[in-house]
Amino acid sequence: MIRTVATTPYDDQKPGTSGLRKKVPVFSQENYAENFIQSIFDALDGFKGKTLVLGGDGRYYNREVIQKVLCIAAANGFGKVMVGQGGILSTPAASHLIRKHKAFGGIILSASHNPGGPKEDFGIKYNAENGGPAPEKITDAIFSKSKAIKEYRIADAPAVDIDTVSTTTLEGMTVEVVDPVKDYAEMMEGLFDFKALRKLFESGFRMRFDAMHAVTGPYAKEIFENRLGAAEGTCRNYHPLPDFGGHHPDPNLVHAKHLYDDVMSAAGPEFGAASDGDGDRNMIVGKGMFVTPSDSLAIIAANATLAPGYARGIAGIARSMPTSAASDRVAEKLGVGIYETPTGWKFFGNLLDAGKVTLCGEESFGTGSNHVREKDGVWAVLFWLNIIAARGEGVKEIVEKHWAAYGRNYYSRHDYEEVESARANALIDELRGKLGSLPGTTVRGLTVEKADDFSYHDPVDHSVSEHQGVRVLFKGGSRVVFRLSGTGTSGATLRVYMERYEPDPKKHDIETQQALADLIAAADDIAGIRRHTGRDRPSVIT
Ligand code: G16
Repeated sequence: MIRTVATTPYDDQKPGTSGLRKKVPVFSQENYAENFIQSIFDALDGFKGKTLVLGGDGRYYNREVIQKVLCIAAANGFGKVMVGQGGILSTPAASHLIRKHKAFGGIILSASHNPGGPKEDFGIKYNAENGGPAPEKITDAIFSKSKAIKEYRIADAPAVDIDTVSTTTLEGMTVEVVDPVKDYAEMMEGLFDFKALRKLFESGFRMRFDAMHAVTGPYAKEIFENRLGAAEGTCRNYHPLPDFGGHHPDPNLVHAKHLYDDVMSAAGPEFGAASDGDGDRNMIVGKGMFVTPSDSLAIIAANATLAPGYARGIAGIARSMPTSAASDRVAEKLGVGIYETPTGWKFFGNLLDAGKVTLCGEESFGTGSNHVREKDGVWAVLFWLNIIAARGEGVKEIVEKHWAAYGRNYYSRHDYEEVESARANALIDELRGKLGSLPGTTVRGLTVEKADDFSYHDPVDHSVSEHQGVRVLFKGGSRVVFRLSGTGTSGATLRVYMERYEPDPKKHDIETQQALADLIAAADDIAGIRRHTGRDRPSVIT
């Protein structure tokens, strides 16, 4: 039976950088999730009888919302929902399913790298038919529908069994429960040289992959251990848990420090990698070398033709504005386009669809390509393995040779988390107010060449996105960028990004924070970080 339920709007359902993310107690308020799901469908046209892909990262509340989406999709007229077994689909695997099966779109339940649990984070994101995160015109429409919603439609039916690969019906809608790993693993076999990778592992190459008790566990087990023959035990923490074992499933030097320490230890493996809650982020560590995400993009681009799926070369590279310019130098050498977009994977979609770029990446531990329309953690790890196997060199050697050839972009991000929103906004407003007077001034010996509030003009659909981060560019190519995160769920997170280019190989072994010390001090002088936030140090440094 289909019911129409009267409801009242919530005023806080504005999707952020990547969908709507809130604490579970917010999501579990009466009709909160239902309102948002109905608002997504109200913002879309033409899906009657079509297919929706559905899955999530397995976090707390995932299973409940899977059932809600199924019932609301059936009542709204979808013809079929393909749902990952157990309600599980990594974000890139969902993107692939949408594309492969020509679905109308997909709903992904995830709050990415944010912690999970009854008091922690949950999220709902809509992806369009190209497999990528809905562009701003759709997320804006969803938000406006959510502010005016009066009712939602829902099927009254017993819970669907999502744990068995099978096909059933729900009020006339087909529900197909699919293996979440199979299609994705097959796609990876087509992109990378699995034969060479099997040889690499046969030769005794040791790797540690930490799935952080999140969604990539089953993918990594199948691909690295079963298909590539990596030793049992290569994958750690591979059972997805609703609370990620009480940790932040965030692959970086803070939350995956244990992996870093393991690889750096004398007895540890040569190579380490981790992925986040929903499987789209990655961290790469080699013996003696942590690879920054910005460098990772540049190195993958410079070596792309070593992987069979990219043997014919790349069309171009896109990076988010705060990501370092390391890949710009690679693009220049290859003679391909380089695009600078705002933070948010959704901004890469048009460039990928138009064939302008093949590779995309962000400083926030995201790398991906035109194989899907999301960043992809396991894909990035396979790309590194492919490069290592083809070159017969370790991560450290590969990175150092890259710096010697292109110069090094010293890079770091400082996050000030859970700052009172009013204080964080005051800091950004003050900065915006002084942009005009900064050029020509000297701070800590650095002369400001240009200062602006980044705005993006999409070269494909010509849409304009303003206020995407304050940039202060210094003479010589160094820069500091300030922006507020669009993914946090409590207070505001101020992100400060510092970058300095060093062409001289003799100066490539300075400790990063030391190499950036003048920029770190200048950032505080310019923005008054301590004064506004009351903090004397960042909460997280990556
Ligand atoms: C999301 C977006 C990324 C973005 C990141 C951080 O990633 O998809 O494009 O770089 O958030 O955004 P912010 O700096 O606004 O917090 P994820 O992995 O959280 O989905």
